[in-house]
Amino acid sequence: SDDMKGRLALVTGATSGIGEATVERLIGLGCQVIGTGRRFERLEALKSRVGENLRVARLDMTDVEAVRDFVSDLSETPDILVNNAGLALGLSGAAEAELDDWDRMIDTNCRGVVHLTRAMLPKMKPMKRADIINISSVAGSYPYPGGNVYGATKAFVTQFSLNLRADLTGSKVRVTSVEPGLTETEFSEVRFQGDKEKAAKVYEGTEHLTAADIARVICDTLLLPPHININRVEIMPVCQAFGPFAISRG
Ligand code: NDP
Ligand code: 8X3
Repeated sequence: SDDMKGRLALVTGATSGIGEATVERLIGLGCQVIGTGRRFERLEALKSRVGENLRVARLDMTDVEAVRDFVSDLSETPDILVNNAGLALGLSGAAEAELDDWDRMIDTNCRGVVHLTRAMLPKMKPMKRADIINISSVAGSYPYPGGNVYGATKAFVTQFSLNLRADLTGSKVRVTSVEPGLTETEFSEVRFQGDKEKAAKVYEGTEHLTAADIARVICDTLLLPPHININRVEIMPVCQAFGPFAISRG
């Protein structure tokens, strides 16, 4: 669409799932895109599929010095930032979970997002038009057993998004917290340390969301007239809803 031509998007976590689907959709809309992630061969494969409007760079979000250098080395500042890279590790109870897993989720989902956003903001704030899309989760609003630190990192992402809006009032920068529910990607495979069978069970027999569904919501949000800011968007498949409170008796 004409609306997206001339825009440059930075999408983190472009090697898989929601990030990859978002890159594909943005390219389809005529956008220029920079896609990042740790698995460079995946980025190259994506580039060979979508073409020259995609530039790629290896970037580990837990390496905050690399994040800062990446932004200062950019020859052109993106006017769309999609903070998508993130992960859940494990589904153990809080008394049993691995502290290393907790640290890595905090470093990726919170610290990485904060450092990248802080590096980009001085350049984005004066722009005539700019967008920050942060990928949070329903896990940031609804607690579930084993969600402990993962859900907490996503609550952080949502509140960080809303607080960015508070600080960016008066600028043209829009900020949206995108909060997906059950979406089939490599998310569960990562959560269960590469156990594909266990991961497949999460989506078995469900009409789950797809990465393309979330990419569509992201792009529809970006395509709204520039005076409209969607603060939060929570998305579930029709097959997913809420449970009752757990009450332990006796
Ligand atoms: P995937 O596992 O398919 O994709 C995750 C992406 O994040 C990959 O591209 C991965 O790239 C990247 N990533 C992870 N760690 C790092 C890191 N240290 N540095 C750079 N990139 C990293 O899962 P999804 O597409 O589902 O996940 C995308 C986002 O969506 C996450 O923030 C997730 O929390 C969120 N989400 C997912 C839901 C779901 O049900 N799937 C629901 C709600 C939210 P690489 O490994 O190559 O570095
Ligand atoms: C991913 C959704 O419910 O598996 O954020 O935590 S959930």
